[in-house]
Amino acid sequence: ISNITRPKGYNVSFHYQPEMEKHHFGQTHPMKPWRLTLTKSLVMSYGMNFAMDNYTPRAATYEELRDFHTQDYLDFLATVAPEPVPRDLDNHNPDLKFNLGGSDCPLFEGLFDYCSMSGGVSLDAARKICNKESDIAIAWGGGLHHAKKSEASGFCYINDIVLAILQLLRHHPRVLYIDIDVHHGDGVEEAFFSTDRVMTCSFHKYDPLNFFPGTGGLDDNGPKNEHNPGAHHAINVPLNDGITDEQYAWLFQSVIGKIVEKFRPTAICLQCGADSLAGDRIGRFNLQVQGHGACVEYVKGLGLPMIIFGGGGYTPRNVARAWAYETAVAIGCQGRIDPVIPQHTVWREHFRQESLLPSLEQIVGEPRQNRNTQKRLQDVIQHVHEQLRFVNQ
Ligand code: VJV
Ligand code: CA
Ligand code: ZN
Repeated sequence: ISNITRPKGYNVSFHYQPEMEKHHFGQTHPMKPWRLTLTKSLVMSYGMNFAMDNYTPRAATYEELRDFHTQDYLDFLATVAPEPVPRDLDNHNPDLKFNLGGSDCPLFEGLFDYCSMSGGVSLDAARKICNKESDIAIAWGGGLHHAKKSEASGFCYINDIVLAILQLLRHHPRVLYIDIDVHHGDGVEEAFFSTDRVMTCSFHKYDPLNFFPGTGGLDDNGPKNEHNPGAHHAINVPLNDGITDEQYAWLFQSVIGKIVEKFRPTAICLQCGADSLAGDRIGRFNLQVQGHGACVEYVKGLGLPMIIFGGGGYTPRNVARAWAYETAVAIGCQGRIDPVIPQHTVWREHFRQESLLPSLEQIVGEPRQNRNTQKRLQDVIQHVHEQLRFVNQ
């Protein structure tokens, strides 16, 4: 029934933990773990699972989480009681320990299990890349880029990406981290501030006073203190509302092309936060599935081992569309899948409210006005090229 076949010459692995979806941040919290279920069912309904190696990873152990996080933070995270009533929306609570329990990072039932599963998914992906069983490893349950070693932040408690990169560094001399979530990938950037073995590059909406987390300006390229080998190894691409597919693809390819030429990574981690799509509940960009997916296509074309992570994404049907499309890109079957979402699955229910023949690539949501001038984007590229003059591998 399916025209999807295994890719020739390389292996794709899909790391999925079905228990993650059972966790709830709260009724109206924007982060909905069931978007992972929606993604998985869409992937399966196209038969893409037959073209990949499928794994159900175990949760990360306490010791594995300790590779990045502190003992006091993990102990608190593992033992703190869930809070049945969510606190007020403004996070007004001066005595939050480790930033836990506010409205962004609520204390819900099974929190530690959820966190260690997300960590487990990404670590499993990293291990398959390290032992060369996989060339492209997909971890949609990971991508929680804001978590700090001793602090929760922006819906993220455990930084599964940092854990995965630390695993890759055991076998790879240089890892490039790319982040297309609409938010700045601050937690990953900070974790590798002092090493020249990891270069981070985040594209994000930047408006320090009005948009979370407020960091990631063009000039923020890592601490330039005395002999820091990590200086110039943090690249930031700050953007305004409404950026389009065409502008984004051009910017992405100029920036990443130059980085790869200078830094010469041996493995790539790509965080694919889907809140950079048009119509996202929190995001501000105008990307379509094609524009978002073009980033995955470009990185895949570099021919390096890579991990693809999830991340943000707050309009679940669009998240599932983008991540199913990008799974197809990884396999190399994006040209062969039916643009009309298949009929025979339960989740078609979710899309039926949109139209009788819901399309995989046509996302829902009003376009936003584009506030990015070509001149500004030119300046951004110019600055990135200047930073990279300091980098020579
Ligand atoms: O902007 C913020 C912080 C505030 C305090 C908390 N209020 C709710 C919002 C303003 C300053 N936080 C951001 C965090 C975004 C995290 C993004 C994570 C990722 O995509 O990069 C990776 C997974 C923010 N934006 C929107 C909200 N918080 C938000 C939180 C809610 C909410 C509505 C919006 C929490 C609970 C409920 N509604 C019920
Ligand atoms: Ca980003
Ligand atoms: Zn985000």
